[in-house]
Amino acid sequence: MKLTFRWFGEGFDSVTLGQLRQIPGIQGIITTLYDTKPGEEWPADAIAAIKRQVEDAGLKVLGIESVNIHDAIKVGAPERDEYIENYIRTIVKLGAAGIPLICYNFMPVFDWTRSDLAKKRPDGSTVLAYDQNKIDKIDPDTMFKQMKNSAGGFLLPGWEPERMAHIKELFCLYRNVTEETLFENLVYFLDAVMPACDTYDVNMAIHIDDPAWSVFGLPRIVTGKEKLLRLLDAVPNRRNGVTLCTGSLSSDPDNDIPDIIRSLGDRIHFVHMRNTRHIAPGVFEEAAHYAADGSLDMVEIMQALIDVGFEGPIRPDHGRAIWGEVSMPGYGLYDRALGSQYLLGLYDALIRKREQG
Ligand code: DNO
Repeated sequence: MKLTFRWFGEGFDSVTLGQLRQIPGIQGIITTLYDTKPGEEWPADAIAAIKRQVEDAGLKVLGIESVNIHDAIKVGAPERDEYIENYIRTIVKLGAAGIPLICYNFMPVFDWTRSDLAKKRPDGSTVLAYDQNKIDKIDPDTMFKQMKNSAGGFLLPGWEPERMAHIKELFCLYRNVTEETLFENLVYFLDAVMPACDTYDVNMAIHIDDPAWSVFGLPRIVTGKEKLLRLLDAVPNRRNGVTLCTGSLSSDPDNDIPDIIRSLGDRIHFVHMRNTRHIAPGVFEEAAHYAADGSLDMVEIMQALIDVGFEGPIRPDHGRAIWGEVSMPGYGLYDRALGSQYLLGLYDALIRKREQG
């Protein structure tokens, strides 16, 4: 597997490529054009520029997270084909630039959701946290404002203020969209983009919904093993794969992550590996990557990835805020760097054990 880090691009990230370059074992960067809007066709010169910037820092772009999907595609509106055409043109340009992976999500209206972006832990660090009881007491607009106000001036991924300004209209758009229609619209989208993925060797890797259940009554369809397998069967092309996000899956403790990894096998194109602490049904907080700090069996998860022969990009995911670092919530340098070394340690030890039989 290839250790990578997410980098939001100059001006959007508190972490520099020079800092990332010094992390032992790093092999690549996962980035995006952070100022493009969902639905827009990406300009080839901007793709070339970010690629050059990463390469000038001695690293390689191993994937894009995310090329976001326009709501018209998710709801199946008549203008979806236009936006799908733009998406295909973006795939073609990324593929032509040698970028082999696109991580995306198919969550209505919002990307990932948290009730608290800086929950204090006893050691003084802070973490992202989710409490369904708190979410039940507020409306989507209030949640967006709370997230925005506690993001320390950083723009959160998937929470474009331009879209959020129309939150009521967005909810209306989804009024008649059931889980089943959302699924059909996802399949329609994937069927349309697969030929370009085949021609340009680009893997599509859908991210798990976070949290893995319906929020504010909106349908969510990428939440666990059965739904993932159904999606892979519906579009059997190998290019249609998954971003296995352990944190998102773990929001529902019924998700047996090592078993899910073994069931998805070579359809896992990208891994986000982090740990969470389960507190009660619908209530969790994030933890350090170190297994004993949270509820996930990180050793067994790594073992499962080795067993299925996963060789793609993996990245440490959200970190705690520690040592006074100021960064986008979840995306500081320090704790993700610590986490990455834990992941490499697990990997090396388990591979050594396998070699010794
Ligand atoms: C949050 C991330 C998500 C993820 C998207 C993929 O920290 O895991 O924003 O990148 O859902 O499109």
